[in-house]
Amino acid sequence: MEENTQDFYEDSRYVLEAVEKELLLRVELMRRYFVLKGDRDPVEHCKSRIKSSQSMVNKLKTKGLPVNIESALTQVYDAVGIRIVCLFIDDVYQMVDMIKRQEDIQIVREKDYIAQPKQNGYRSYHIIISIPIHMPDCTKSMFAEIQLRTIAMDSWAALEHELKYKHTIQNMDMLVSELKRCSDEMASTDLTMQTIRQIINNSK
Ligand code: 0O2
Repeated sequence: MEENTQDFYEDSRYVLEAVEKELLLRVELMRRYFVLKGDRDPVEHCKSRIKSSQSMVNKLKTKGLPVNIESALTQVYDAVGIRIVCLFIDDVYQMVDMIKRQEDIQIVREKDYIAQPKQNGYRSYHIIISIPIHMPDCTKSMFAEIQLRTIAMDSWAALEHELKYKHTIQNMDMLVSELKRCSDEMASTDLTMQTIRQIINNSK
């Protein structure tokens, strides 16, 4: 049964919104920086979300953590998440580098599921960061998750996410293995496109 979790973040929501805005602004500035330098914008699009109250409560329970705002903000790192979607694999790593160069951002954890995809075929680059947020009365260090991936990885993850929540579907095993095959093919296509792009760039 769904609980009434409507006001779970309470007054902290405005800090979470500040984190979300700050991250989106920084990505926007990085994109403009590339263009100003005469390079191509490495980002195709960028999305953000604050984890819904219900998902946060579920996650806290699954992890056996106290169901309160304190643990939601300090022990779960993805109350705020942004997803950066790029055209090519090189662009993903270029953006990862850019994020790591931000002096006031601390990298708490990173997972390169592009170099080492998950068993189901999931590919993406995940970074958990800690970022200072200047509020009117104090500066808070806040966690956030940044996911970076190519368009191919993004569409695969969206499809796999849909499948995960379809409990009534028939032929699940076959679909799971077909998805894995798609992931392998997409990984290979991502690499081939990357190589073609390098050849084109080198011939300029
Ligand atoms: P949602 O929908 O983003 O709220 P964590 O539990 O986050 O502390 P975990 O699971 O080891 O630790 O982190 P990981 O592997 O970095 O995954 C974090 C997020 O990546 C997930 O968040 C998903 O958004 C996404 N993700 C990871 N694995 C998969 C996958 O196999 N398929 C798809 N479609 N997405 C994946 P949440 O909280 O699970 O969900």
